[in-house]
Amino acid sequence: MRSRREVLRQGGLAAIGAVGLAGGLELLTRRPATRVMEASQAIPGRVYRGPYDTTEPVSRISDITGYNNYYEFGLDKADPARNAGSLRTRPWTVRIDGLVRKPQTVDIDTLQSWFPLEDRLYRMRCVEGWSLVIPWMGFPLAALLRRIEPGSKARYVQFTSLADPKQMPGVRDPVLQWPYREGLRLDEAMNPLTMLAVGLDGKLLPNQNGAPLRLVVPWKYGFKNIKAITHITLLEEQPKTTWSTAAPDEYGFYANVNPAVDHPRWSQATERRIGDLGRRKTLPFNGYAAQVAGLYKGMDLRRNF
Ligand SMILES: Nc1nc2c(c(=O)[nH]1)N[C@H]1C(S)=C(S)[C@@H](COP(=O)(O)O)O[C@H]1N2
Ligand SMILES: [Mo]
Repeated sequence: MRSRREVLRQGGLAAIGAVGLAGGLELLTRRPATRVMEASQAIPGRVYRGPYDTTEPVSRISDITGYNNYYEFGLDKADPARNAGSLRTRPWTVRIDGLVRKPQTVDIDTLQSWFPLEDRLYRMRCVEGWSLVIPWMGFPLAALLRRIEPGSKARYVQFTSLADPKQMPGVRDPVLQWPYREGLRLDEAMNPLTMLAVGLDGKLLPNQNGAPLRLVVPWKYGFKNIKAITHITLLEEQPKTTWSTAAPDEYGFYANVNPAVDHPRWSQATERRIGDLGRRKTLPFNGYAAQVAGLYKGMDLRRNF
């Protein structure tokens, strides 16, 4: 089985090379992350017994922060931990615009001060067939959307990552079309499971996990969880996304975890939980069917994969 990065390396997606680099640097003013610092003092006693928390054991933090996908910092799982340290995550601004009543550009510390930060223990299932259990800290995306007030025509949310070749060595390598982009349907974005994470294990997010702002959609494959977000925009039409543009036969817009629909080059029936021996069964919607299956009533999830 050839991995995604082998295919990229071997030029299976050579057409993307022609597209070249795109990107924007959106760094502005500074303010300390008071709220997160307070939260970090409580690390040893963190409990995850909320309605959205899995009861499965949390993965080792060294696995969560040392085994990553973040192609802006290289293609190996160890590259992000090695290379992402130089990313400047403060000051950082996020532009929120499109079909909203209150478009704005906001400093990350101001943005996270708007909402009470919650701890959530979620499974994450990568499309490559491995998974982790991750203790996120953040707030529901729905809270932000309510604040900026989607217009009546808004049906989708598009997210864009930073793509700065000066800070992100992988962006000089046209393996993907930069900047990394993702999207959700508005009702998926409003689902209470959908989070924007600013922290992990009670501390600010490590850079390799997507600091300072990263999407977490636990019933979808990991690639939907876009890192280092600089721009959120509401649209009427379904936006193009990085992986579905790179390989439309392999990665769809929806990307709901589905053990019944194999990746063209490997089975999705099982997964390896990092830290475990052997493999376990992959669950429909990554085990979150009770909360989200209703979003897709009447849809053919083989066609809309
Ligand atoms: N900007 C950006 N976001 C990204 C990626 C990436 O390469 N660039 N990789 C995705 C993939 S494939 C996965 S599995 C998750 C991995 O998140 P983690 O490294 O925090 O576990 O991040 C996703 N978000
Ligand atoms: Mo992934």
